[in-house]
Amino acid sequence: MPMLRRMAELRDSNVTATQSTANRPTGSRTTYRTCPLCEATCGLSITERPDGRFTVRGDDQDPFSRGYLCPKGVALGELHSDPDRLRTPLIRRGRTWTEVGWDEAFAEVERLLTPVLAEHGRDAVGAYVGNPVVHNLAASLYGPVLMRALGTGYRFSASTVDQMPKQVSSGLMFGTELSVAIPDVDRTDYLLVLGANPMASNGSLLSAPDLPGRLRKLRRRGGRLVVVDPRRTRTADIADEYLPIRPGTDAALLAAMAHTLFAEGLADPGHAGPHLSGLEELPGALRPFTPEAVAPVCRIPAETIRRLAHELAAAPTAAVYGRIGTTTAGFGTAASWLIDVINTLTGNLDRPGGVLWPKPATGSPNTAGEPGRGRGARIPGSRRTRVRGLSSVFGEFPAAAMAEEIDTPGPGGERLRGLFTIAGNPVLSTPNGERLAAALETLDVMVSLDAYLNETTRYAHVVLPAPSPLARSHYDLVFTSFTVRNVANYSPPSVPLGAHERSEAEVLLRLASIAAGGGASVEQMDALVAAETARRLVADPSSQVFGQDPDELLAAVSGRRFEDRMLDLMLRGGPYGGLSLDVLEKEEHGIDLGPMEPRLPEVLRTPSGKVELAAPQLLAEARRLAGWLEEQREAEGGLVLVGRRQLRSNNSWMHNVPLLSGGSNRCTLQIHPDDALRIGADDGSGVLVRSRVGEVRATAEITATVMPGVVSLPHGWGHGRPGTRAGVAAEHPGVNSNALTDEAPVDPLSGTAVLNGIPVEVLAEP
Ligand SMILES: Nc1nc2c(c(=O)[nH]1)N[C@H]1C(S)=C(S)[C@@H](COP(=O)(O)OP(=O)(O)OC[C@H]3O[C@@H](n4cnc5c(=O)[nH]c(N)nc54)[C@H](O)[C@@H]3O)O[C@H]1N2
Ligand SMILES: Nc1nc2c(c(=O)[nH]1)N[C@H]1C(S)=C(S)[C@@H](COP(=O)(O)OP(=O)(O)OC[C@H]3O[C@@H](n4cnc5c(=O)[nH]c(N)nc54)[C@H](O)[C@@H]3O)O[C@H]1N2
Ligand code: SF4
Ligand SMILES: [Mo]
Repeated sequence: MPMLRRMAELRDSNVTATQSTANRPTGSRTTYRTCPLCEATCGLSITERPDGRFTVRGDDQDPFSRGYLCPKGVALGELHSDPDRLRTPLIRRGRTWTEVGWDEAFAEVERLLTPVLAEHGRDAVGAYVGNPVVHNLAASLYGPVLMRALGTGYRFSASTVDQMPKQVSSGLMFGTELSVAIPDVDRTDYLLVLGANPMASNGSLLSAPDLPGRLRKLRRRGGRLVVVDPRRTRTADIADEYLPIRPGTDAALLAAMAHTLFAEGLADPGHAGPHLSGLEELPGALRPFTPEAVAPVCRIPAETIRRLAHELAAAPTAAVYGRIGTTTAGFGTAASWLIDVINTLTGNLDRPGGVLWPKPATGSPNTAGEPGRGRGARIPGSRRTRVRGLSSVFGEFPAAAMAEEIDTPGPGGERLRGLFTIAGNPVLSTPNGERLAAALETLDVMVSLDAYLNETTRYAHVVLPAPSPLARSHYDLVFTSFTVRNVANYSPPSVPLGAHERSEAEVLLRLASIAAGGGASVEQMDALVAAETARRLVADPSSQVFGQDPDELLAAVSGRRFEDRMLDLMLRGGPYGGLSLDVLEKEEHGIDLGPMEPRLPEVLRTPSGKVELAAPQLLAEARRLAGWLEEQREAEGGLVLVGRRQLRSNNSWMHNVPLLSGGSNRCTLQIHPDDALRIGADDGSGVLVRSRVGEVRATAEITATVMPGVVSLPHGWGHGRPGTRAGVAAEHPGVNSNALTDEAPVDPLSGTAVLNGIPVEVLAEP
């Protein structure tokens, strides 16, 4: 068994995938581009060989990633060549798909969409934006243009099955949803990781190529790594200490640690002190959370909770970091807030080696406007979903409400009748995905912009293909807000668009034009968007182009269009002088703009100009948490389900790439030996897993890496359905873990789904 595990580790190992950029075959062409597949933003060298295939290596000269890449990056060439990846638009009539030209596809969109908007209004058509959009320059810039043209309040995205709680807590504390304080992993002396497994995920809301290597370096320089997770992950394996925690209880644990810091006189915010508001309200709010009250609920002993608090306070520098396990939870916003409360109380907010704010070259809401003060975050948002009355958050509704808004008509028959999906697979990625699947079947119009015909897009009436990831410009507009160093790296297309491919900028602008009532050409729409951006930048007192004539600014970038023009405008207007796309084009490996630096108080955009440690919305969450803690004392302990990520997997959509399929990349239900014994399940046997909303048949994997009482199933599986086109994925279909997750409970402030800690029953199959 250890031998097998070691072999699997070697095959999956990040390190063995790293190869040198030397020894290129002759007659081949090499370009450099940032990998768009995860948040690590590795620089890749892409060599197109004479036979038309691609060799992908780490770019040794990338100042940020220095040659690192993981198996997914290697697979980018196969992704490009995948015959199942969509190349032409498709129209569905009944269960029959027809390949059509672009004009015919857009005409079909118009034919289906226009009457729905005319008869039922703007809120009858919604849109769901999936994760790859944030890795896609064109889609992240022009997706919002389509949203505005649709004029709908029914905007959904993967954010509410992911990081929204951190955006809410950061917005309330620091003033903008992108002001997430990032752990300074390269300089810290102590890193406490809760609910994240960067050895598999390569990091999230923490962009750092080769995060596994950076964690090893942290330990090598004498630092300490502590991991809190219901599963002994590979990150736990390389840590100094691993603490199993009962799923869903991180907020209580963190509250008890913060309580300890006050109770024992260890709270000392250091240089952040003068910039804080609400510090004196915290001890009262935290009073119910004694380590003794919390310990039996999270199953971490009281003395360990105290020791963690002591260690964080005593370390020269320290950072607390939480991810999916802390955000896709019933108290996701509270946990996200308490993480930064502890970072503040231990003197680590805005300190090198603690948590800091990057400064992206294209600007951010926290580099715009008046430094140190702003509007702050409006939480909750002003709109409510029709069926459940859930609040909007930063202009969008919870993805967990999508199905019911389609399948539950109001008294006047009002419901969502149309849906756009852009780079999303919510049937596999949102709670109770099978209810959503049934609802999608009833839509009057569904349009998907996607790379595959998959479990979601198979319901669309029109599917528009996304171009190959190698055939577009790339710049990390979003992740430069989360990078552990400030970097700027532009990638031009590595290959031209295929004969039938269209850029996503063009496709989204065309859809926006249709949604707005036709008329405007793509060029007119694009010019409009660019002019609006130019006007915004010259009016911003913090921008490098403040006070310039917008027409002059536009003239300077007039040789470009679409996302390249927008990026050029934003670089010129961003917080660094002298940057433009011309400059980045000459630096094909990217530019290092230095480490994160302290930014208090200039980074703040709260109305008070202070860090709001005790925003009323957050104090209310602390009260709700205290009430819940009371109830937990009597709670019974059945089995609960958590998720997990696998190194050679990427949410739902890369299971069709042969390089990544098979091996350890299996959709199994991990179960502790004690639980397996009780249930009567053997390793490799079939089990039936049942929750309030659904059931799946899975294969049991008996392993002591999950704590007793917890079972784990990865998400993004459940392939091989009729009407999908992904032959390789269909060979190892797995099951949809989101057939089990429940759309009912959400973290109230952020609308984020609870995807971990789902009560389930597991039965051995006869
Ligand atoms: N290889 C690979 N990399 C990826 C992705 C992928 O699918 N595959 N997806 C990308 C995306 S979209 C994201 S958002 C990131 C996510 O990045 P991570 O958050 O690092 O990824 P996960 O592996 O989901 O880690 C979540 C961990 O939380 C644990 N957990 C579950 N419930 C609880 C709980 O209640 N408390 C605590 N403390 N822990 C809990 C799980 O056991 C798991 O180990 O990864 C990105 N990177
Ligand atoms: N149970 C459970 N559920 C989860 C999670 C979990 O941990 N547990 N994690 C959640 C998280 S963190 C996330 S981010 C979501 C992801 O949720 P989604 O974003 O809904 O799902 P993905 O699987 O990332 O699907 C991405 C889709 O985009 C397409 N695509 C890929 N590249 C492009 C492109 O460049 N352009 C276009 N137009 N399309 C493209 C793919 O073919 C695929 O259909 O899942 C969430 N769901
Ligand atoms: S770690 Fe992420 S960014 Fe780096 S090669 Fe792998 S998938 Fe791409
Ligand atoms: Mo995500």
